[in-house]
Amino acid sequence: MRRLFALALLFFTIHADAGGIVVNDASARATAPGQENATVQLSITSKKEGRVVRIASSIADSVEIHSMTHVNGMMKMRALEFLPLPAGQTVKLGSGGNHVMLISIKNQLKAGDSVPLSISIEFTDKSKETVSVNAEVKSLTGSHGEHEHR
Ligand SMILES: [Cu+2]
Repeated sequence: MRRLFALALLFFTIHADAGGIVVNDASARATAPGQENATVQLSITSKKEGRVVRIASSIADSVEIHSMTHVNGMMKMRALEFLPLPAGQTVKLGSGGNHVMLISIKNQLKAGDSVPLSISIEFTDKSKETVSVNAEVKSLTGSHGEHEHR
């Protein structure tokens, strides 16, 4: 009886620690031959307040979260060290402002491919969670190709 209780407690603890991360609409843009970087879009919702501290992918040298702002009519892009995730709020990446960049991709991305992503989140209470998602590659046409990374 006592053991059962302990097990139940353990189970409960594990689940209480999970941040309740939900990643939706993960997709990547197909790339042109020779193109080194690719754009990924996705949305993340976290039950608990935290921040994305790292994104990695086996198909790219590195993955960066970029913010894009217009300063005096010029578009400026910079890599964010982390991406804040307010509790219960859906944070979108890839539609205009912030986006995810795959840097130095190993192969050209073609429609129908999938891009494995590992997203590490650190919560305000110092607990951590890493979620794995696959972003589906969609064709170049009709997508938001509003900027280049050179
Ligand atoms: Cu960028």
